[in-house]
Amino acid sequence: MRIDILCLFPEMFDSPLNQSIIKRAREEGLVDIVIHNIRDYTHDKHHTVDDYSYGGGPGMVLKPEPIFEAAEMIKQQLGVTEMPIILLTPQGRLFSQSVAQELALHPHLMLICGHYEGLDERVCEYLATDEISIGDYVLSGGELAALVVVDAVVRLIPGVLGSQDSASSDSHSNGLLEYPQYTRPQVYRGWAVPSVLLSGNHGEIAQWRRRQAILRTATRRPDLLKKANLCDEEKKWISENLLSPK
Ligand code: 9D3
Repeated sequence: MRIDILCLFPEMFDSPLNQSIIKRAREEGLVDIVIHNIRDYTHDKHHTVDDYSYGGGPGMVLKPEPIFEAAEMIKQQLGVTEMPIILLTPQGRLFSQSVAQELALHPHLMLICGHYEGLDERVCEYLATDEISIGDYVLSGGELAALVVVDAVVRLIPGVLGSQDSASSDSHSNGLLEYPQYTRPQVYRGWAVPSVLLSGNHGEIAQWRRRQAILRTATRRPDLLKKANLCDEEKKWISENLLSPK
């Protein structure tokens, strides 16, 4: 997969894209990520990227020309006419695992990051094919949001995760939060690991983990529980344990 990112602060990508899983995926040629500075696509002496807002009001607005020209030059270089051009904006549809799965199917993605100042509406209307927000909180720009999208998408590219990770990510996709995990020491500052985990009884352990996952999801994310696949016995068990937690 190839991902082109257009932004005003390219250095924000330096460290995050050169660590851990994304770093390895890039080294192995599984993903090619190219960062472009929108300022490099201006033509005037001062490399102007923004201007006053028509109609007045506070704040500057990012000019459309450098963004359109950057996107068109990249598409031309890649020799593609159709690719998702995704604007990171607080007005976008909410990002989720299913949006990541959808994006991971494309051979090319282009991400455009605005900043706290607004973006000329013609970029949204005539250039972007999609608008994404990563959640209801205020960021200072689209760069961190683009990094979130890239991280979630790159992990889904076949070959990026080892078999261990991908098997465990399957277990999260049961729609429940994860069960609690412990490692040594068996007792830390007087806090003991639940004894069932030391029992060696794999059936009991699996049942305990499943129930812990359900209980956590019920208390912390009841919205997720509605979509999870629970059997009748599990539903009964929740109603008993949520009313009178041990
Ligand atoms: C009040 C008008 N705007 C400020 C001049 C609102 C505003 C625009 C742009 C607030 C923040 C931003 C910068 N944020 C993003 O570009 C952004 C974002 C976010 O703030 N939250 C969640 N997802 C995203 S994706 C891009």
